Amino acid sequence: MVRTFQTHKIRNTVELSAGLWDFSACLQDGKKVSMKVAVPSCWENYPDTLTFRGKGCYERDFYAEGNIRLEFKGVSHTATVLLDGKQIASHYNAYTPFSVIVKDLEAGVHHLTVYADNSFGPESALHVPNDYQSYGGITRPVVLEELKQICISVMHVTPYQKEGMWYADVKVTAENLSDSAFSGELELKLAGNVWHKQCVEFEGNQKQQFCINGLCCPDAKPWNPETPKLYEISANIKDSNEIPVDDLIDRFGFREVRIDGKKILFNEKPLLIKGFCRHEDHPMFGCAIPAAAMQQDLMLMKDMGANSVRTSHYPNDELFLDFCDELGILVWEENHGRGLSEEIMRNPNFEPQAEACIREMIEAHYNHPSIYIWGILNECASDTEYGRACYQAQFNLIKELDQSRPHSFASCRDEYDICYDLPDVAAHNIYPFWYHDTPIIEYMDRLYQCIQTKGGEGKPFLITEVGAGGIYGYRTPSKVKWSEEYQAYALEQQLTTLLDYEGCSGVYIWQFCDCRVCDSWFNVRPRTMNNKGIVDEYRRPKLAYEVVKRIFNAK
Ligand code: ADA
Repeated sequence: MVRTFQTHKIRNTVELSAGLWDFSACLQDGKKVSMKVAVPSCWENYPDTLTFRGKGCYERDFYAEGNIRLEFKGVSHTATVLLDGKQIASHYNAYTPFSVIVKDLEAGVHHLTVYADNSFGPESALHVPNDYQSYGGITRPVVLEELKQICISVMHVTPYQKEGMWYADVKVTAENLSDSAFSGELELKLAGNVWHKQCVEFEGNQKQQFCINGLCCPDAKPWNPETPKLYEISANIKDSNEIPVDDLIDRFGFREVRIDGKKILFNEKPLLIKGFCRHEDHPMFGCAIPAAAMQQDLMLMKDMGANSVRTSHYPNDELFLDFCDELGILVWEENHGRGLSEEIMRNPNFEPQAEACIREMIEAHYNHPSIYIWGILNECASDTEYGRACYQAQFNLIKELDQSRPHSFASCRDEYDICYDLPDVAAHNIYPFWYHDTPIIEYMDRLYQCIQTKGGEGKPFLITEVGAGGIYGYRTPSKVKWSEEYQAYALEQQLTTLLDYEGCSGVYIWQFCDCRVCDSWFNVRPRTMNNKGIVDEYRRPKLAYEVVKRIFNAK
C-alpha cells in the first residue's frame, strides 16, 4: 500500500510491487549473491545479506509507452536509477522521496535497474554510524505513472481561519511535457464539489505555478486530534476539448497552529503533548515497515493515551503520516540528523544533503494536518558558532518553504547551547534517572532557567526526549538499571514531574519501541539495540506500558 487513499483517478499509476525484483550484490568477502526479492524491503531481512553494507542491485521489467514518471518513496540510502541501461536519476537519503519523468518511451517492455548503496563514508554526511540502523535496499514503494501532455507535480494547501470562517490558499505546480503549447482548464474540487476553475495556457515545455488564494469553505469542520476530519482536494487539468489530461488528489484538514507566548495553540487550544519518539524499525522488516505494522504502532501509542509522535530522526514514510492524519495523532516531523558533531557538519556534503532533505520533506508532506511542527538536527553542534550558522540557515529555509508551522530542534547542550534564540519552540532532551542522578525537579529548574536566560525566554518549551533503558523480560525486585522494574519506576517519576511542570508544553518519551543500532554502539547498547522502548522490538509491552498508560490517560 502506497497511501491510504487514491492519489490519481485520471493518471494511471501502478505500484511496482507485483512480481519480485531480481537482487544481486557482491558481499564484503567477495561472495556473489543473487535472489528474487519483494520490494519494498531491506536486505538485512535475508539470510545471505543480514549484515551486508555496500551496494545492491535491483532489476525488473515493466511495460510502458509515451511519457512516464517513476516515483521512489525511499531508497536506502543512495540510489542510482537506470532505464534500459541509461542513468535517469540519482538521489541521496533513505527517508525522502524522489521522482523522474522520462518522455516518449517506445511502446514495449523496459528494463529498470536501481542501485541502492548504504555504505558509510565521506560521501554520506547524514547517514553515519549511529544509535539507529541505516538499512539497505528499496525500502519504500516504487510507483510507475503514465503521463499525457501535462503533469501536475505539486499541490500545497494552506488552511486558515478569518472571522469564524475557514479558507484555504492553494498552490498548484504543473508542467507541459510537450514541445507544443497547451491550453485548457484547471479545476479544483473540494470533497468532490467544484471549488475553483480557471483557464490555463502553457508554452511548450513550460512549468508554472498557479496560486489560488482565499478559497472559502463555509461548512468546514476543523481537523482536531479528537475529531480528525479530513478533506479530499483534487486538481484536474482538461484540454480545450474537455478531455481530462492529468490530476492530483491529496487530503488536508482545516487547522491552524500558532505560538502565543509560551503556548502552542492548535486551533486556538493550547497543546499538551503526550508523545513518543519512534524509529522506523522492526525486527522482521527493518525500516520497510508494512502498513498493518505501522498502524499497529499508532494504535499502541493511542492505547497508552499518547496524542503525538516524533519522527526521530528523519522524515517518515508518507503512509505513516496518512495514518497519523486519520487517527488524529500530532506529528513532530524532523529532517535527518542525529548527534552530528561540528566535524561532520563541516563535511562539504552536509549542507547540500541537509537542505535537500528539508526541501523534499516539506514538499512531500506539506498537506498533512497532523504535522504541527518541523524539527531539525537533533543533538547536533548547537554549542558552536559553526553549528549555529547551520541551524540558522536551515530554519531560514524552513520559513521560506512553510510559514504555516513553527520550527524547533532538540538540544542536549544545557547551558552550552548558543541556539535557543533561533527556533519558535525551545526543546531539550533530558535523561535524569538514567544517565545521571540529579533529582529531576532540580535538574528541570536549572535547565528551564538557563533556557530563559540564553535566548529561549518567553517561548514554548517541550521535552523532546525522556526515558530509561529496560530489557524485555529482565525482571528483578532490586529494580536495578536495565530491569523492567527500574524503567517503569523511572518513567513514573519523569512523566509525573514533567507533565505538571509550569511552562512545559509536553513530553516525548524516548522511545516507543526498542530499535537496532549500528554495530559500533555495542558497548553502550546491550543486544546492540537501544532498549529504551516502552514496547520491545516485537511490540511486546514492558512493565512501563501500564505506567505510561495510566499517567497519559489521566492528563
Ligand atoms: C539521545 C538521542 C537519541 C538516543 C538517546 C539515548 O538523546 O537523541 O537518538 O540516542 O539519546 O538513547 O541515549
